[in-house]
Amino acid sequence: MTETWRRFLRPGVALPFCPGCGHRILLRHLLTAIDEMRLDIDRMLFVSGIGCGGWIPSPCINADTLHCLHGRAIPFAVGAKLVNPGLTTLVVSGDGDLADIGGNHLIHAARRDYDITVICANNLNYGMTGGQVCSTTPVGAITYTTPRGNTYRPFDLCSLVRAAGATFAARYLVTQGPELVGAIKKAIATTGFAFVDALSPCPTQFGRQNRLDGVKAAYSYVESLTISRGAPVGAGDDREDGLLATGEFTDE
Ligand SMILES: Cc1ncc(C[n+]2csc(CCOP(=O)(O)OP(=O)(O)O)c2C)c(N)n1
Repeated sequence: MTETWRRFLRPGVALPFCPGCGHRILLRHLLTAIDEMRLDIDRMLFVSGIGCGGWIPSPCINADTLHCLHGRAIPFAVGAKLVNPGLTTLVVSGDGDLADIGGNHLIHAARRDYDITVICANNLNYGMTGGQVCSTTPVGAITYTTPRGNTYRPFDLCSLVRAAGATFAARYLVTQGPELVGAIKKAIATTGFAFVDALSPCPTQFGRQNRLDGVKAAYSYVESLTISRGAPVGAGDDREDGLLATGEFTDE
């Protein structure tokens, strides 16, 4: 199989991800989606914040990238889109970056339904800084800052952005390649705020601290796997069984 998506990789850049990191797989899915949509990468802008997830576009993708302050990728992307509406504008960043330090920007950009795509490389912790707890960490999970287990309920990010006003949201594991590529394509094609929650294993931090072996163990609280297109807000975190659903969440 010719891997034509590889032409979008920046020449000479060694991918900066740990062995087993899902961010590397997400990079491939993102480039595959762009390739299959036949988008002109010179008419695209990739914006990221700080963290391992921020390295997915910058330095890996050979296109215009903005590598911003921690938590501030979305306002930079919105600014670029407002002055240049023809630019296909994507934010690619970590769950801590987007939902913790950047949480207000996330919900208000969704509320205003700006025409950007936000892809969250969600590894359930602050990976780059040593594996601290964040707002997506499951209850009971061990992190560097919760050695006896996290006691707080995590965000269901799809429900969060949909409740705030996002037009499209989807969640898939990076191991669900065709589904995740399809969701990224739909997100880019969406007019309005589109969000993709890409669950991405972090063996070095989250996996090691929780003695997890493999993607299945890391994401055992994720329900497999019905596409729930049109599912109402609350189909994820508010479910009585406490499981996160994968699928697409949109009215369209
Ligand atoms: C204002 C500010 N606060 C804290 C930091 C330290 N910091 C850098 S990356 C990061 C966490 C990134 O986590 P996430 O966004 O989940 O990405 P990951 O590394 O897990 O892919 C933190 C807390 C910073 N750079 N700037």
